[in-house]
Amino acid sequence: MAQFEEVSQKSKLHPKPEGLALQYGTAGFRTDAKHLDHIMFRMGLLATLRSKKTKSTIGVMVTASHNPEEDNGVKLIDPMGEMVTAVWEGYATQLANTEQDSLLKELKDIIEKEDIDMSEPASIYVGKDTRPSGASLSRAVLDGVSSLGGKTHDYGLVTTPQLHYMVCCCNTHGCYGSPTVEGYYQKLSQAFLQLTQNKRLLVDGANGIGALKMREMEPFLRSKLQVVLSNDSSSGKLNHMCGADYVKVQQKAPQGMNMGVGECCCSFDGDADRIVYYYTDSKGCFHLLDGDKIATLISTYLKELLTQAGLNLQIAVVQTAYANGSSTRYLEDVMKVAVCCTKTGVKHLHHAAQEYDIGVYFEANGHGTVLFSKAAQKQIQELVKDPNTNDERKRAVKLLESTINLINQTVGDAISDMLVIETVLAIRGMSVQDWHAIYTDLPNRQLKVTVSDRRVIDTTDAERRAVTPEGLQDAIDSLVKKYKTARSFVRPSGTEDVVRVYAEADTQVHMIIMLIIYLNIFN
Ligand code: 16G
Ligand code: ZN
Repeated sequence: MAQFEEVSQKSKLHPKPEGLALQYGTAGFRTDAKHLDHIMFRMGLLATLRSKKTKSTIGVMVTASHNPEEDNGVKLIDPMGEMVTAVWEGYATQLANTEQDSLLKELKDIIEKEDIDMSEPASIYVGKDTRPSGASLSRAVLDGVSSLGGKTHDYGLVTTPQLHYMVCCCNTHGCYGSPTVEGYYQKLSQAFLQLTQNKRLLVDGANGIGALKMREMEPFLRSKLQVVLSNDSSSGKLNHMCGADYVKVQQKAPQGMNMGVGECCCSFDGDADRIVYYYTDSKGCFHLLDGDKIATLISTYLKELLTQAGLNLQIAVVQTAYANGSSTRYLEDVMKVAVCCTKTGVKHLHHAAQEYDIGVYFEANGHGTVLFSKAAQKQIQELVKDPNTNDERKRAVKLLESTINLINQTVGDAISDMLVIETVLAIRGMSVQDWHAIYTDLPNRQLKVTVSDRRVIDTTDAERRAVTPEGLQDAIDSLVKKYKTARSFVRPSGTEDVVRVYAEADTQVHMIIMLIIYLNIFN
């Protein structure tokens, strides 16, 4: 077919290394950048099909988030800014792994299965983070799109959440905002400026795109937030000894940050969709405020506003198995907020959060956002306009409205989350120390273990229990029984060829003993 002639020609410029098989994992494809050229071309093809199928703009983000600088990756963004569906993830894996000579056949199979009208136009938004490999890999995506006649808009260097935002703006015809980087800064800063007072904040940009975009955004914040940037990609290596993942997993401050005692600091990850906060006290002790602390702060704030506004909306917090037991207990027992646990990976949390009027979701690693249902947004907007609303209710409901504008509802967004957190702290008159004191984390650690085949471990109950191999869960159960409030689980990683082990217990010593016993189980 003449239609596929160009695909056939151009695919030769992006040949697949024979035998190489990769999988569309938790957050798309992610591996050494050397192996990704053909994947990018093919994801350009697939995004074009998805665009024709949905009659909407689709996003393609070239990033490997918190992975080392040598890696890269790609993920597709669906029309409302969400992750693509599981069925299309399956197509992505099939298309990526088919050998060169059967590429057209595979493509036609998808077209047939999905009954795609190839005469529909296609529109694809493309973005990339700061990795050196990003330029050529995003060109491969553009090549894939154009070989199927799709139109592209290349945003160049953007954070992952910025691209999600653009896609959503485009497909909602401007209702969500204007699909430009400037439109993004304007929307967030307008909401922020209404809300807050002056504050100084130290930001670790992970030597990545978040640092670059923070600099761009600064003038919009009109000194209300004085951002002191470090690891701002001028010379340092992306994610190396810095960034949100490093700080969370190592439980220590990033290198290259000049922290004064008690000063409020935060770290972004390599594509700026995660954030964690921290400070050191006068004794030099490091204190982390992770995704669980963020979820607690935000949900407490929203719940208070709902009460003051007299709105009867259901608020829930969505967590994963990694959520610290103390946070779950605090939310359920003290805050009386519903808590739900899902599998790791943003798509699972996002999906669960959509079930509530207000769904606050955060992974402990700092990835998260707040979703407001359409009905909840409508109620809030109506109450703002209602002339009979008294002053106290009006103030609360206006704050709710501003929070909706400040939050990036398409996906977790370090910049947007940072502005929400700063706003909540300012309005409630809280310091980072007050926030930290809301509850005390149980000592916890995660380790990664290399095994010959991580797929031997299968889990259930939102990854909190192992079904296979036989005997593993029994061993965990007898370990956990020994200590107060202990909790532990093992799961295969969705992004690396390793198994992750997590343990928490009442004391540091008990937690470490658990981990040592664990390592013996695996060796
Ligand atoms: C990906 C996920 C992140 C999750 C992590 C777990 C997205 C956008 N990102 O980075 O949410 O926490 O994977 O990795 O979904 P793991 O399976 O290797 O532990
Ligand atoms: Zn990320």
